[in-house]
Amino acid sequence: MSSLFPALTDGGGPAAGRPALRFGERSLTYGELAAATGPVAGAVREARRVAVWATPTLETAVAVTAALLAGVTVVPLNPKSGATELDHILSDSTPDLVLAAPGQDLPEALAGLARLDVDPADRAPGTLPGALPEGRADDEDPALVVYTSGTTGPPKGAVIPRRAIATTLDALADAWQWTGDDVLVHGLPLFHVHGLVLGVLGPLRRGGSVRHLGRFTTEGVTRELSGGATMLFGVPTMYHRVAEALPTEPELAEALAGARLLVSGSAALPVHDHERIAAATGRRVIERYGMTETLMNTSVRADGEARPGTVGVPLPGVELRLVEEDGAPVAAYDGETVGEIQVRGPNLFTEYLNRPDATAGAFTADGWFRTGDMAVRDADGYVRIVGRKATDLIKSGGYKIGAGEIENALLEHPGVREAAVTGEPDADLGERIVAWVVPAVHQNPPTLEELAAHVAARLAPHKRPRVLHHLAALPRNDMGKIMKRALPHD
Ligand code: MCA
Ligand code: AMP
Repeated sequence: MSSLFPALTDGGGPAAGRPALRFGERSLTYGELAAATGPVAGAVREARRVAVWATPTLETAVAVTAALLAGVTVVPLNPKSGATELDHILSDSTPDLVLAAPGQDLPEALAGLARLDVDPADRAPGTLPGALPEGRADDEDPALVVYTSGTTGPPKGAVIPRRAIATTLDALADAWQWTGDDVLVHGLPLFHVHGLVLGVLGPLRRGGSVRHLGRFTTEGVTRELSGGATMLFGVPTMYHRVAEALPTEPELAEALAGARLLVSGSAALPVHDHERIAAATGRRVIERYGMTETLMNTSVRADGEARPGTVGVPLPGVELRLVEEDGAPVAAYDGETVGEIQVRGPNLFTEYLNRPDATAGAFTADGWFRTGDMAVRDADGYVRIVGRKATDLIKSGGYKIGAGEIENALLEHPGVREAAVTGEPDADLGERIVAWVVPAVHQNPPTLEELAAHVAARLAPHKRPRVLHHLAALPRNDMGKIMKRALPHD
């Protein structure tokens, strides 16, 4: 078995005094991180799977690192999960323990689960980088189960093996010339691949450091990039907010201009925002394309050309093809012929937990993963994503959200007789969630605030509708299926 964190487990890693993690005022060097993970790794060693209450804190980073060092699978939980979503994730993933910060209030759904407090100040004396024991895990063993939405039904748990994490991070190191000298800054949530795998495990695998903003602000970006950070990761909504702030925050432009690498992902970065940032800073944002199930597939390389609107070229080890509806490869990579992206390689997940049907449906017979993303490819290999096969998947703020799960939640509201959910373009969020509702009582229709609070409490706040339309009836075809394209958009 090879180590996920050679900087923590192998001799010759970074010096014990080198910074590893910083969250606000609190930080850990590699020596301190090794010492802080020791007791946690020891305490979870016998577990099969642990949940982590993934607040954007030092505790989460220590908890996940320690569990992975012990060879134990981690299920990161969105700390804003609503009751329905949390119940589903817990009953599906059956963790043995939940790891959380001392004093952290946990919801009722977690009351029956054994809890381990993770205190980064609790250190095993004398533990230094190089002295941590390796876990018992093999490369193919699961590292993470990350829940991701489909078009219908509750989210599925993507089982991500240790091998995929190591592969994707090393491929990004190659593409981005990412080294232990880099200091990453970001404000991404730690319960998804972007913030957790790329944003925390990435720096630790390189022996470099990460400074987490706690919550994304342009002031935080300015402060860190002008104070030694070299790389910025963000979703397009964050870069949109950067582009909006640039005219009034000259120090932000200066800070961005000094960065080594600005990287965007999780959704398409609008060309307008890309160009506004380039004009104000002289720097081009690099886009990379990934998915919970595949980790990273393509990227613009640090030494390549950052063409607005493209996600670059396949990463080392990733096979990528575009296929027609019938599965045949498209006739030409000419920058015009659209096909679905399929990928194959060591970066892929192994399965959806407890969902052999969904797993089988996601792969072709010869092992290609069907991404559902539609793209064209230029003659020189650059991939340009043009859309998505499923209209019932919405990307809002970089979060993937299934229309079906919101419709089901809306239907549980007593004021709702029928419901349909769509996504519509939004300059800030990429897409915003729109609810179309037939009220149970026409004289007393539910308000947007009521329905947003209802969905936020059941699922998560980012899944709440932002726009509400009341209708007398939903347009349906002869089979009774809702015809979303016939909804009367403005
Ligand atoms: C508002 N709020 C509410 C309600 N209304 N809470 C409860 N009930 C309500 N009715 C709260 C929200 O919780 C939030 O609190 C605050 O009000 C503002 O809400 P919102 O506008 O939704 O948040 P935002 O600040 O505008 O969020 C924008 C964001 C966020 C920061 C860009 O969308 C974000 O963090 N996105 C990252 C998504 C991501 O990491 N995706 C990666 C998955 P509070 O502010 O306290 O939270 S994709 C992936 O991993 C693949 C592999 C890839 O390619 O990367
Ligand atoms: P998730 O399921 O949340 O992991 O989101 C994965 C999806 O995000 C992909 O299937 C794409 O649709 C989208 N995505 C990720 N990165 C990019 C990007 N750079 N450009 C366009 N779409 C992206």
